[in-house]
Amino acid sequence: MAETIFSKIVRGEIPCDKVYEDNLSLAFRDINPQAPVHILIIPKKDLEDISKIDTESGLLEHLIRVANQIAVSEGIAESGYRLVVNKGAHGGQTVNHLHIHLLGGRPLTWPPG
Ligand code: DGP
Repeated sequence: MAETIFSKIVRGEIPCDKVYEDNLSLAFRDINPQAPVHILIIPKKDLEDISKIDTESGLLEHLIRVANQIAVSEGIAESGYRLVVNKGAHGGQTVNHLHIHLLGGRPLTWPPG
């Protein structure tokens, strides 16, 4: 896969507003927030999109666990939040490095556009 801006963020070559980090994942605030809380949870490993994940690896569960923990630390666990994964052009993916959006802090409408 082609190198993305998120690989550079993982390597610390581009700054980010980091919320959480461990050996497998990094979470940072979205540069263009769509809600009061808008955080991206990404694997450190380069993975183009959700279709490329090895579902036996436990990585997806890990990323979701991190997202749920951040929702607690951001104070939105009780009010509720949304986890979003965009895939490909029609899915609205603009950065080709798997990421989970954590959105909350206001009521979110449905359906999405
Ligand atoms: P998506 O459309 O699902 O691929 O979401 C990509 C998100 O990444 C989008 O909401 C904006 C965010 N983003 C793009 N470039 C940067 C960056 O350099 N820093 C941060 N913090 N977020 C970025």
